[in-house]
Amino acid sequence: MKDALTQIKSELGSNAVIVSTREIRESGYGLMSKPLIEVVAAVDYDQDAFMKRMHGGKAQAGKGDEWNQGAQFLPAPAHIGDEIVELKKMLKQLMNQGMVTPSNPLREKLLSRGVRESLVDLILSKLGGDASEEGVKNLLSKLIRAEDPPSGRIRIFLGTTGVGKTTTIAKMAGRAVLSEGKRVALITLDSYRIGAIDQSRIYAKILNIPFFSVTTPPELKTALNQLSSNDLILVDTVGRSAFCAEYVRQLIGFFDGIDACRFLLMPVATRDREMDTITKTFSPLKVDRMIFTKSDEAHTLGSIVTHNMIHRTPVSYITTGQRVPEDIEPASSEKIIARTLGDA
Ligand SMILES: Nc1nc2c(ncn2[C@@H]2O[C@H](COP(=O)(O)OP(=O)(O)O)[C@@H](O)[C@H]2O)c(=O)[nH]1
Ligand SMILES: [Mg+2]
Repeated sequence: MKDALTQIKSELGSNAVIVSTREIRESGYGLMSKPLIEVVAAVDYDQDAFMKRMHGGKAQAGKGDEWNQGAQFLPAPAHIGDEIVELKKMLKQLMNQGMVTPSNPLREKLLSRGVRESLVDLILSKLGGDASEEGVKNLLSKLIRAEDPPSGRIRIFLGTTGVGKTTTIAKMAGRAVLSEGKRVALITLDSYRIGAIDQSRIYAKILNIPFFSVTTPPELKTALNQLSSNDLILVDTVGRSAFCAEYVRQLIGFFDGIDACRFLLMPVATRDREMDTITKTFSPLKVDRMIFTKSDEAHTLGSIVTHNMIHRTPVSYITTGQRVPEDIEPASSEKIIARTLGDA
């Protein structure tokens, strides 16, 4: 290093500055190889002298000129053109080998709308080189599964805490009672006796419908038997983090043998990989349909497209705000696609 610095001083003068240093090993000499030191140094230069040399002794930019003004006069060295041609050739080769993907505005758009990268590439490769937004929409409309829940009487609402289970139940119950004149009942499964049932009890009171809070599987069966004349029974679950395996095991114990539609609720803005983990955690409960919640808090519905294409569980509803019972919509692939690709 000392030798290098001495050499720099003698060649570039005492104003030279060190830009970088690194140790390199020359390959090919095996164990005998000695480390080499690479030192990059720079020195302020005399612009006048430089210009003179570039233009055969005629300075074209004065010393006081801004650097970028002076730069306009610099002719491109002749070899640059050849190098650009060479670089273009290399880039083309890499693209042909699939090592570089050309920037594609449609690809960028799909990515920015929250569709997972591997799916974006799959969609675009399926559509071929001249994929258009229309083509993407058509393909997605064939792939996305949005379906009403099956017509059974019992619906179970699953999901981690705070995803909107109780609120969604209140919306669904409200609509069924007020617009469809159905006989609805609510059951809350408070398996941890944490007393978080007041919210559902209040909704039941407002709608003047039966409400049960149960803490064991036999109690749930008894409540369901008592409600055999109701058209719609909505079962809320209160609990802990879904990452507690014990929690999911307990829920299986409650719902074993019960013929019901099992909804998994998931906020639209849940991070991509987190959705996979949560879905996997709840999968032993045999989820029938998805309800995506809090779409009003998400910029796009791309996460629904991703989830749907990966997990294939049909989406039944999307909730759009906190108002009960207004803020819930039946899902449709057109809506999901429009709100994924649209400007909204
Ligand atoms: N912005 C928004 N908030 C919602 C939506 N659905 C539920 N919430 C809110 O999310 C919070 C948790 O909802 P809650 O139903 O208690 O979740 P639970 O723990 O799964 O029962 C409450 O403040 C709700 O008002 C929705 O679609 N949009
Ligand atoms: Mg709740």
